[in-house]
Order: sequence, then structure tokens, then C-alpha cells
Amino acid sequence: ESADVVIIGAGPAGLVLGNILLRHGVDCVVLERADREGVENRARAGFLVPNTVRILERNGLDGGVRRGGREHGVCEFRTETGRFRLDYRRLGTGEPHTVYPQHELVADLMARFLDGGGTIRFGTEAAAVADADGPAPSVTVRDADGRPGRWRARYVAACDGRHGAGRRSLPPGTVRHHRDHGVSWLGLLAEAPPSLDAVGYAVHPRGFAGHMARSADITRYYLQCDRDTPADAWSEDLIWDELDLRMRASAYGPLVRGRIVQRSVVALESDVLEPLRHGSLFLAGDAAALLSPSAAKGANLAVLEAELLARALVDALVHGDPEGIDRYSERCLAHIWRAQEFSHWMIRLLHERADPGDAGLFRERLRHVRLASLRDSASRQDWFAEQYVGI
Ligand code: FAS
Repeated sequence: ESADVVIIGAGPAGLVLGNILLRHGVDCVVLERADREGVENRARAGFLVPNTVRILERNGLDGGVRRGGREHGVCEFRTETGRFRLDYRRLGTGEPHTVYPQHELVADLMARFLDGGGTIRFGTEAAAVADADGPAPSVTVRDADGRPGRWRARYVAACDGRHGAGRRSLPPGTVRHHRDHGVSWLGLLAEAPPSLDAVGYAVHPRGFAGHMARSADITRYYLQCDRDTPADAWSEDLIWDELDLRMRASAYGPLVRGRIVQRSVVALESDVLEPLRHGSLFLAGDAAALLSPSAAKGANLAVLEAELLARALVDALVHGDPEGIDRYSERCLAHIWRAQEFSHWMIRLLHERADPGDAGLFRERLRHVRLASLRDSASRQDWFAEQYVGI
């Protein structure tokens, strides 16, 4: 089988890319290993930066966000020296986040692509991309019944995450910058309304705790945990007691409890591949770079890269202009590294390092000063707000 562009992966990256290509009449197909329900029910991100909403809007993909998205513009830090709030909607560029669960956005994008005549082959796992260094790459696949197949293409877009076929098919010599932040989070999804009207960041001697609204009745919590903690290690009561303790509920009010409907332990790691183009193969989203959820950038970068790649492929295929594909990697990497820098800064701001000895103590004191300058300095707060909603 064949298509001008074969997209591997029906996540935010693959579906934004597919919708824009379809809109410009480019022949494309999306190969997705999960079934439709599996993709639509995978709860993940939820904070969209303003640029993401603008990208969705100018490509006619913002219907769901407009109907269901909610503005969010305050974050609250709770530390040993008290709490402070940053109304980041009135700082820096003066823009809020839009809270809209990623799986709802993916469902919108999928429906739009299929309604527009797009093709998604569900249950189709890409095994490898071959001949990417020439003008006729191909993707070997296995369908839901395990039957082998091959898709021929002019270009292949690997939007299949950090463990996908795209990364497996990269030529030797691809650089992978990797950082293990030495911190793990127990990520929780609770059937409970948000307990704060803000994104909550609790810095506590027992470890970090985070609170992020997902909808009016679903809230995402994070609890820093040891690296090898099994996701089911703690009972629900223990989880809520620990969240209350670290978020200092005794001082600032109890958290609204509810059933925990999803839990996973995520090791905070980051990586960036360079370059993001290899001949006729392009990487976008988590396949290109993995960001820790600390600054809520991953899904937003995926959307940005998808639009950049879509425009480049339309220019190349429809207008015969290769400039966009030639510059795709350098343009994306500039955004990726800026997002990585801020995500890394957030990790060091919110987490004690378990380093023993005076190196750890020295780092601890620096962390307290960073928190204090964020509390006290208007220019620091403007910088924070600009980075926080920037992409
Ligand atoms: P995705 O992983 O979303 O999609 C890849 C798709 O490819 C999947 O559907 C997969 O099934 C498919 N696939 C993989 N291999 C394949 C193969 N070989 N063949 C065919 N299909 C294949 N980001 C934020 O911005 N904010 C957050 O708050 C946030 N929280 C997160 C919480 C958790 C627990 C996790 C795990 C991630 C979080 N992220 C967050 C990051 C996350 O949202 C990603 O950045 C985002 O999903 C990236 O989108 P894609 O690159 O499209 O990859």
C-alpha cells in the first residue's frame, strides 16, 4: 500500500499533522497500533499554552477546546517558609493556560481527521522504517491479526513516541542527549474536583507534591516517590494522607478526596535527538524529544512540531519548495531546548536532591533562594510567567 506521507502514531503530533496535510489535499495515512478506544481513553496532559490554542485555531481544529477548555492562570507554591501565589495571567506576556484534557483533544482531532476523509489504520503496529535515506522510504507493519505488510511513501513522519519505530529506525550517528533527573513521580488521576483554584506545587522535606486540575471533577496529583516504587504500593488512604501532609492541608485546608482512577510511576527523564530529519524520515513529538511533565510542555511541543512539519511537507509536495523540510530540524530544536531548559529549572526548583554531604546541602540552599526570589522579585515572576506559558 502507499501514501505520499505515512504518519506513524495517532497522538497529538500525528493527528495535528494528519489534519493539516488533509486540509491541503496531501495524500496521507496514519498507522496506529492501538484501537480507537485505547487512544481516546489515554489520559495524559491537560495544560495547553496559548500558542497551542492559536495553532489549533488557525488550522480549524479548536472546536473542542473552545467548547470545553477552561482558562487557568494561577499557581501556588507551598514551602517550609509559607505559601505564595503567582497570578501568571497578569505577569510576563499576560496569558493563561487553557485546561483541556489531552485525550479529549485527541478524540476531537481523530474525529475531525476521519470526518474529513482521512485514513487511520488502527491495530497496525509499525515495525521499522526502511530506505529513509532515499526518496522511496517504506514502513513495515504488522496488523491486528499479526499479518505483515508494507507501506511505501515519499515521506515518513514518526509521531510514535519515545519507544516507537521511528526512533528504532534512525541511522547510527544520531545524537541522543539524555538526562535522568533522579526523581520519580507517582502520577494520579482522582475522581475529585480540584482542591485549589491554582496549579499547586508543594515543596516538602518528604518530597514534592503537585495538584493540577484536569476538569471540573477530575484532578491530577503527583507525589514524588522512590525510583522503584510500584504504582500500587500505597493504599488510597495513605496517598491522600501523604498528599494532605505535603500540601500542608492542616495550614491551608483539606484536599477534596475521591476515587483514584489511574496511577502510574513516571521517572523524570528528558532527552533530545539530533537531527530530527534523516532523509525522508522526520521525527515529531515525544519521538523527537521527551520532556518531564514538570513544566507541562510535552504535548504543547508535539502540536507545534506537527504544524511546522505539516507546513514543510505541503511546501515540498504541493509547491516543490524544500526549504521547510531542510530547516525543520533546526527550527524545532530551538523550541525544544528552550522548553527543556525551563522544565529542568522547574525540576531543580521543586525537588530536593538526595545527594548526601555538603554538595547536597549547598544545592538545597540554592533552591531555597530560587523559591524566595520567585516569591519576592517582580522581574523573576515576569520571567517565570513568560517561560511557563511560552512555547
Ligand atoms: P503520544 O505518545 O501521545 O502518541 C504516540 C502514538 O503512537 C500513540 O497513540 C501510540 O499508541 C502510537 N505508537 C507508538 N508506537 C507505535 C508503533 N510502533 N506503530 C504504530 N503506532 C505506534 N505533557 C504536557 O504537555 N502536559 C502534561 O501535563 C503532561 N502530563 C503527562 C503525564 C503522563 C503520565 C505522561 C506519560 C505524559 C505526560 N505529558 C504531558 C507528555 C505527553 O502528553 C506527551 O508529550 C504527548 O503525548 C506527546 O504526544 P505524541 O508525540 O503525539 O506522542
